[in-house]
Order: sequence, then C-alpha cells, then structure tokens
Amino acid sequence: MIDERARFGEVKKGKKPGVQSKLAEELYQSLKEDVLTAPKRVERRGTLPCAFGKGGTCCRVCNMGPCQVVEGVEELRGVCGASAATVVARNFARMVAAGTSAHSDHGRHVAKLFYEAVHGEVPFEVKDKRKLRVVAQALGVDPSLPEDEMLKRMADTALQIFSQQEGEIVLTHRAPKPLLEKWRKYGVVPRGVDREVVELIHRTTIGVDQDYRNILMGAARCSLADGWGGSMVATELQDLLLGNPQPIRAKVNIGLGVLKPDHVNVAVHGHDPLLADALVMASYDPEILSLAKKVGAKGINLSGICCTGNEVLMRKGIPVAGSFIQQEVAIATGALEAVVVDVQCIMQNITEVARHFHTAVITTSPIAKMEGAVHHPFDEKRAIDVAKEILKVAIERYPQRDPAKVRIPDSSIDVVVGFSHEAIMYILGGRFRASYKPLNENIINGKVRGIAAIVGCDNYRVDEPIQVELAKELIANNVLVLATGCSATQLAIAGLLSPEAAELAGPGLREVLEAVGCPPVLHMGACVDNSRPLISATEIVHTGGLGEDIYQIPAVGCAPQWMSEKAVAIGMYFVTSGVQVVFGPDFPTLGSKVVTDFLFYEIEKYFGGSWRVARTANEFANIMIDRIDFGRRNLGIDKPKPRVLFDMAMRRALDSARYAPTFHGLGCFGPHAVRAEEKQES
Ligand code: XCC
Ligand code: SF4
Repeated sequence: MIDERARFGEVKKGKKPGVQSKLAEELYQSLKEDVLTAPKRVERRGTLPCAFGKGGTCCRVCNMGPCQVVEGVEELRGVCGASAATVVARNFARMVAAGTSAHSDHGRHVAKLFYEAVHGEVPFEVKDKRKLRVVAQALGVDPSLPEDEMLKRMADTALQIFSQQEGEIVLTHRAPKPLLEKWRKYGVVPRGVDREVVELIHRTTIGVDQDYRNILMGAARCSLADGWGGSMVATELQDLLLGNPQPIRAKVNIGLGVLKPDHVNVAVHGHDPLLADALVMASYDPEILSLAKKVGAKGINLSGICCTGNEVLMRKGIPVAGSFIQQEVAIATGALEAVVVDVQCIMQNITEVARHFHTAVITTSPIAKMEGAVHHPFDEKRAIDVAKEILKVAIERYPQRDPAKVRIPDSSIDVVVGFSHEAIMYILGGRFRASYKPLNENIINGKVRGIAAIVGCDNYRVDEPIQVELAKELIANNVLVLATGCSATQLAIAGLLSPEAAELAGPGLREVLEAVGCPPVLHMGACVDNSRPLISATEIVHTGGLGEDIYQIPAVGCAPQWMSEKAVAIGMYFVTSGVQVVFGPDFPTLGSKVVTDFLFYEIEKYFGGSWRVARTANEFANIMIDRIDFGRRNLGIDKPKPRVLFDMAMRRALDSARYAPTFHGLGCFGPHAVRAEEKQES
C-alpha cells in the first residue's frame, strides 16, 4: 500500500516534472529566473504529495479533525471512529460530486441558453437540423411535432435533467436495455443532477453515510447523472446550437501557423465554447479588423487551450495551441495579446507568467474571477458585442508586445479532427447508410482488435506524456483509439491525429483506416464530450454482433495523467456503464484496500466495468489489451494474436505481480473455442 502511494510524484533522474516536451523546455528556459512556473513550483516544493491526502485517508469534513487514518489500525481511526474505508469512500465520492457539478454546471449553462434561444431571447439558432430530431427523441419529445413546439418541449426537458426531484432522467433511457435494467436493480438510475450532487455531498458530511459500499454506489449514481445527464446535455445541445463536429483539417501545437507573429493573437482557454464561438465570429468583423490594422497587425488570430480549444477546434478548425500543461508555455512565447478564459482548468499561475509579458488574462465568467486578471463578463444576449469588446482589449495590447521577447517555434502539426459519434457513422458507413456496421464487422473479423479511449488531463507531476507511447502501442496492436480532452491534444502534437499516422497501425487496423482515410486516433472532443463514446458504444451494441450490453464490447478506457476531479466523475460513469477504466499514475483510494477492491473488482459484478491503476505506458497497454482480449474471448471472436512489442509472458508476469486475479464473474459465457471459420489474420 505504502509503495503504491509513494510512487507518484517521484521524478526520474534528468527529467523535469511537467516539462513533457523539448519545446516546452526551451520556452520555459527563455523565461527569466524569477518567473515562477508550475514545473518550478513542483521542484521547489521538493517533496512528494502528502501520502494521506494521496491515498484518500485524510478526513477534514469536521472540526474534530483533520484526521489522518490508517486502515487496519484501530488507534488510527478518526476521532468520530470513522474507518479508513469510510474516509476514503467519502473523499472519492466527493470528487465524483465535484466533477459532476463542473460538467453539469456547464451543461446547465448550455441548456439555459438553448431555452432562451428557442424563446427568441438570445441571438442563437439551431444549426444542426439533421441531429435535432434525434436529440428530441432522446429527450422523450415527439419529433413529429411542429418544430417550434418541439424545440420548446426539448428546452423544458433539458432543464429538467438538472432540476428533476424524482424519477429517472430521460437520457438514461438511451442506454442499452440490459444496462438500464442493472442500474434499476441496483438503485443507481439518477434523478436530476442537482439532487444527485447535493445528496452525495450531504451523505458524505460527518455522521451520515458510513457504509463504504453504500457511499460508492451513491457515487456511481451521481456519476451517471453526469455522463448520461449534465455532460450529455452539454454535448448534444452545443451540437445543435454551434454545429455538430465533422472531420476538419486543422493545426495544433505552439508554433507558427497556430500563433501568427504579425497578428493580434488571442487564446481561448477553459471549457465553455459559447463565448469562444462568438469570438471567432467577431474576429472577422470589419470594425475589429480595421482596429487591428490601425495598430499595425494584419488581423486577429485565435487559438485554443484546454477544452474550449477542443470545442472550437472540432467545430471551426481553430488551431489548438496546447493542453493543460501548455497554458503557461503559450504565454511564454511572448506573442499572446490575450488569454480569454471561461471556467475550469485555468491555473492561477498564468497571471504570474502573464505579468512578465504584455499578455492580458481576461476572465469572463461571474463564477471564475482571478486576481491579476481583467474581468469582462460575458453576456449571451449581446454575445458578439461582448466578444468585440474583448478583442478590443487584446488589440490595445498589441503595440506593447516586445519583439525581443517573442519566441514562436516552427512546430505546428497538421491534424484531422471532428469525429463526433455521427461523423464516425458517416465515415465508416457512408452518407447514405450511416452505421457502425462496418466497424462491428471489422471488430468481429479481428482486423480491429478493439477500441480504447484515451481521455483526460495531463499533469505537472508527471515527467513524460504517457499517452503518446501508449497510443502507439495500442494502434500497433490493432486497437482503434478514441481521444478527448487534453490527452487528445497530446496525441495530436505527437502526430497521431493525421491519416498518415495509419502507417503506425497494425496490419488489420491499417487496412480499415486506409480504406476510409481516417487517422488511427479519432478526436471526439472536449471533456464533456466523453458522453459521445457512451452513445457510440450504445450504437455499437444496437448494431449487433458484439453482445447486448456495453461491458461485452471489446473496449476499454483510460486517463493516464489525470489530475482534475472531473476525470474521476468521467471514469466512474464509464465504469458504471460497463467499461474498464485505467487511471494513472495513481488512484485516489489506494489508502484503503477494501474500497479499492470494491472499485477494482466488486463493482464489476454489478455493472461489468471496473477501475485499474497503471503507471507506465507499458503497464497501461498490458491491462488494456488484456481487457480487450477478455471481451473478445467472451464473445467467441478471439484467436491467438501475438503482441507486437511486448510478449505475452512478460505482460502476464507484470499483471499478476501487481494485481489480484481479475474478477471474471460477470455473466460470462465461459471460455469459448476459436470459431473454426475464422481465418488467421495476416
Ligand atoms: Fe482540464 Fe478539459 Fe483535464 Fe484538460 S482534460 S486538464 S479536465 S481541460 Ni478533461
Ligand atoms: Fe475526523 Fe471523523 Fe471529523 Fe473526519 S468526520 S475529521 S474522521 S472526526
């Protein structure tokens, strides 16, 4: 247990924490000694994170504590008698509640805007009519109603997903029937998001829920309110209002082409795309262009950071400068006039870096202000006007740019992004018979071994981008990779989001990708868009041939460098939806064996999904490919397939040394023989 806790945060010799690329290292080095950056703060702190906090065994929910508890040591329970299991489960559940609240508050914002739009109160309209009726149906609204009436009912139902006090939220009915029945059986079908979050915070206050299993099932229920509730509302309604992502060429990375030396450079950062979308439109406005020219710039150049970046990348092809760990580095180019932020993942430290440059940090949300930033509140009712006002602030900064401080590396990367679930259907199935049938067939015939989602953050406590090595290993083993969030950005920078990267794929996957001209890693969007893979998985089940429930699909998920509480909520709704999820480089419950056992093994009995932890790309790949092969075996579509880079024996040895045998008691079909008619893959 102690080893597990301590291993995180230790940095390999010669490596710099949080500096996960040469480019970042160079830009950081260009900063003056006195600029305190996040990697420097990691170094200066000089210690590993607190082992109690890390393992989840520090309780501070009341003022008799904080109590640091140790599992199995009676004297080291909390003052109130709380066991390590209770404390760890409570802390985990609170992370799920926090993550759910973040995605869902974003979703509510979109739902409110949708409501105002359909009532003519804000200048937005539904762009994607093709998707409109599908979403109406998902919301339980009759799609044959006149459009005006249908839209109003949809808006009411979308808001209800947050406020509903009793009964099942309607989007959960999109899940495969057997899964929904399991949720019902175990009492985890969520009511409204607000109720689930409030209840989970309540039951984890002092002296309420003290049965770790019950707490964790509460967390499972809350997480479903995120994945099949708040997040799904955000994704679906954003698609309607801003457009459904379709494959589009774009550029990523901090480099020429993403940042332009002769333009006013504005980066949008955070998660909510509404303002960013307005900024894109305002950047073409003649008045704004002439103001930019007046100060000597050729125009306005937008780029993105974190998930706001992913949103405008997917829908508009606006380049992404970087992921979470590149937010400081982007400013260190000296070429940004403004970083416009909304909510989530905006490090307080960017104002520290920005104050050494001419860069304005502009906050725009009433719930997310920062010292050292300029506050310019966004108002949807006058979206374009506010966007223009913000761009004017950036234009004013342009003359203050110090050419001696500007360093824009020559390193942008070409990518193809925009793989919404609908886009995947059209690409694989064709515009006239859009379906997952070809994908299912290729999984069944073994050309595609399975599907892996690489999602979530990157992390200043980690010294190399685990995602990249992992993705390469997976695609070399014929596993199709889906990506969202900052992981998608890291994989983009590594060049894996271009169709040419198909040459890194194993022969089966490569054949499939080359037939349709797809990259081996499909960018599905921002963190809230992790609802997209849920819909894809459901569609794969409905298409047939790969079981009746999500847990049966040879698919697996991971977040190799998670840092945000949101990642925990996402992981938990995937697990509760039947997917195995691997986190790294650590896991927040390792201070309690019983809680960890519940999340790693017992929960699989209920929903078919489970958690795992891994540290290196190799460990991730081993666990994930094993899970995919397990799924294939149970479906009877397996056949011996030697791994390309690591041999089986090594993988088995690694796995059994680290974990108790996986719990395999989930309605398995028993061991299956290889189907005779299946030919050995080339
Ligand atoms: Fe934040 Fe979504 Fe994490 Fe990136 S990946 S660091 S949450 S921006 Ni979701
Ligand atoms: Fe300590 Fe119990 Fe209070 Fe937690 S709730 S701080 S374990 S006394």
